[in-house]
Amino acid sequence: MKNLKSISIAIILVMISFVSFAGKTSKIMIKTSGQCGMCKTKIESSVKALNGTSSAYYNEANSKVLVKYDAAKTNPDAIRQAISKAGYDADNVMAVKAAHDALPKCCQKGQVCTDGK
Ligand SMILES: [Cu+2]
Repeated sequence: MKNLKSISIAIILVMISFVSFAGKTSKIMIKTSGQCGMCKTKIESSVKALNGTSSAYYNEANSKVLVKYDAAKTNPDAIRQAISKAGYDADNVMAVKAAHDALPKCCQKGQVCTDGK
């Protein structure tokens, strides 16, 4: 009987940790290589398309994107990978080259964007 009690306590503890983990929104700020309004649209939509993210806000002034996500469904690395696959650097994750090369010329690294504003 004592055993049964400790097992049910363990089960309850596990359930509590699941409940507190799920539905908890985490935030992360990721530095990208984006530079204009077109980049903003691409980066935000690539992040939002990822399962587990609830919002993405790209700031053109500093090229950073603020992402809100459910830590039970995704993680910062998966978010950086999504940005990389869209053609942009994301913190220490380099852009996927083919995706980067397919971007409009002005959105590529080292170029200066004058449109999109
Ligand atoms: Cu751009």
